[in-house]
Amino acid sequence: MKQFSSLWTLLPGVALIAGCGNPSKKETADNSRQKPNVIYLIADDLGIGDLSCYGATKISTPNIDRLAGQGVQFTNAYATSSTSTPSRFGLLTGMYPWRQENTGIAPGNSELIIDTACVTMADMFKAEGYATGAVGKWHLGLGPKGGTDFNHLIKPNTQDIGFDYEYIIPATVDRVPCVFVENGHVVGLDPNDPITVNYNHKVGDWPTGLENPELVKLKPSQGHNNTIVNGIPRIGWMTGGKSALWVDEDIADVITAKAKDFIVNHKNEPFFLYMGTQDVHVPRVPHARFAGKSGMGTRGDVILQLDWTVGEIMNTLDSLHLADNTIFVFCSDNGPVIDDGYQDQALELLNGHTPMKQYRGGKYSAYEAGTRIPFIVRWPAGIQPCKQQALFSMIDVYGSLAALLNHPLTPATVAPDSRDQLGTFLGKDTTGCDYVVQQNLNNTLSIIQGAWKYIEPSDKPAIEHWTKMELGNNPQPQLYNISIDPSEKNNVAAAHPEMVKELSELLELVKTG
Ligand code: NG6
Ligand code: CA
Repeated sequence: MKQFSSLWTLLPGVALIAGCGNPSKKETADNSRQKPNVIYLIADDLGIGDLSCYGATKISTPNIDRLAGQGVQFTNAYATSSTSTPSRFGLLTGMYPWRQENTGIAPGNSELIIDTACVTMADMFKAEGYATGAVGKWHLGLGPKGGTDFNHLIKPNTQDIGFDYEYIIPATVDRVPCVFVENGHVVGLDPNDPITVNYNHKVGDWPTGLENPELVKLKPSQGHNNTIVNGIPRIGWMTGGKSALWVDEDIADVITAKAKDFIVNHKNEPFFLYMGTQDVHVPRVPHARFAGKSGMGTRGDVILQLDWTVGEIMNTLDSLHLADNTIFVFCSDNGPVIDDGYQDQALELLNGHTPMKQYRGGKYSAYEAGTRIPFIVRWPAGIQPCKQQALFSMIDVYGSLAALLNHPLTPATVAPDSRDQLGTFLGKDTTGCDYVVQQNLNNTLSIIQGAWKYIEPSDKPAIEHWTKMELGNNPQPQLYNISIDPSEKNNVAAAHPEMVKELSELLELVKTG
């Protein structure tokens, strides 16, 4: 028996408004009307405790709350991984990232890590006649093996894996190069000032955080002491491309405008927009409109900025009368982290705010806060608003949307790990999936089935070097009853050898595919 009902009631300050399980207005995209648009908006490092609709009281996120109130709000949804690159890889390919090498946190000059032969979720939408776009944080690499050349048409890019249009941040905002790429070209690049990027040694003569700490406006707390761009020392070295450098304070405005343009340009046909925000990843650099507004330092301010972004997209849909038939998914890529490498006073200014809620660990971790994410699905024409307690994983988004479109996922190599969980996704079915599998920074896997969570033994470090985050690695098997112990305080593996056996065997079955 599934025992998740208790988890929702554990969330402080949140009332159960309407349960899921009511019949949806419709189950599949019929042909009598246009297929629903899909917007998949994935925030970066946002915690399940960071939003007022999930019980946060020290910060208010009215736009995301409105989205949640009009949609299916999940309380037991997981990302596949506790860092960005593998999490996004799993979403777009429908394959667990740990099945493929090189899916760890990608440097800014990584090759495109999704094989161009892979049939991605974007390919599926394209085959269904959708206009497809990728805007914002990408972090899945670009170009061929051996490093991206940012001075010419970058191939392969997202257009080789199913997107008609891209306007992307190649990796993260704390990694060079600090430029946008639009359809394979660095935006605003002067060919007489070519970009050089290196992740092994310094290139050019731009100052670095290590050599010129007096030049930085945001000091690193861990790493982040290579090339200084806009006063912020980054990971990796770059030189050149001065006219193309982004302004950190304007990134939210720029990518929100591009996302809105994409929606407007495709308002008369079905579209799929994949949008990754840089918020709330480090460096947290809010626009002046948000700076100082949260009372919680820049980490709080960029949560407000993120909420504004969501509001802008919602308003755009409203103004075009598209909201009704647009499936709007909002989620995070992995769990939250407080100090992730810059002295931004995130910890000192928390003021009792709990990004991780009651959950153990955070970003990088095998514990709950590593992968348990806020997850909201709004589709006024197709679903009833409700609170969804069923178990759900981002790995199943692809298979569920394929089911919605009656799109066959064949051969079996297409989205091999993604299951049809459409009923759960739409809030119609409250049973949820049989199990979910998660991965931490070190590829240690855990599996949740019903009330039980098993974390496989691992000899990897117990603590992440920089952040001091508990990684959940332990040479001994770990078993938690997360229904009665959601904070994973008591490892009950010794008391329940039969559950350890059952779940470790199930995990081995998943691994062997
Ligand atoms: C880590 C960075 C961290 C962040 C993370 C990737 C240091 C000390 N830490 O290596 O700041 O960039 O990588 O985050 O460099 S993710 O959300 O994109 O996966
Ligand atoms: Ca992330």
